Amino acid sequence: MFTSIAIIGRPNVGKSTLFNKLTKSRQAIVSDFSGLTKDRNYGYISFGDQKSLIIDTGGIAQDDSILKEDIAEQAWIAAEESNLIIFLLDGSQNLNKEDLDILTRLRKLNKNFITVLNKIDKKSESLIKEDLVKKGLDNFLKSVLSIQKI
Ligand SMILES: Nc1nc2c(ncn2[C@@H]2O[C@H](COP(=O)(O)OP(=O)(O)OP(=O)(O)O)[C@@H](O)[C@H]2O)c(=O)[nH]1
Ligand SMILES: [Mg+2]
Repeated sequence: MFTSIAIIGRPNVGKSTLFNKLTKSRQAIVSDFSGLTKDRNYGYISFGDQKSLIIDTGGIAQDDSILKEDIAEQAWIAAEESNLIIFLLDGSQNLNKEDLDILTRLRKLNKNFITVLNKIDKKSESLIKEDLVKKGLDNFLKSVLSIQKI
């Protein structure tokens, strides 16, 4: 079966960085400037002889601007059209309302999703792991996709 995987999350958590790593490309532009990805990026990844489509999406933000709303809706379309979703979070920050709203809508999709905590290389006092467990998410992966130079 042909699978499609969408990477979603709020702005700046590292979605495009993950996409580039998985597709072994530099197709998606990565920047510390939040809200950089405006539209979906498509690529392919292979697991043995299985090939899968992977989609990098724009950040789902809580913002009244029409552009941001549009970016978020494009991300949700990608999620709805995929068989598997990677829900990427910034593991160096606390779980915030934007993350929680994404989680609520994600659960309503009734699809398989993998929760990944990124940026765990950053020194922080984040309580995100505990907060995720409280929200019923005790099965998450941790990642370091790039180490920021200071
Ligand atoms: N310290 C650290 N920085 C990271 C990590 N992963 C990504 N970054 C940095 O986080 C910033 C945002 O990364 P992007 O991949 O552009 O994030 P995004 O989620 O695609 O952002 P938008 O497209 O704006 O929603 C960049 O400066 C990355 O280098 C990580 O594991 N650790
Ligand atoms: Mg991006």
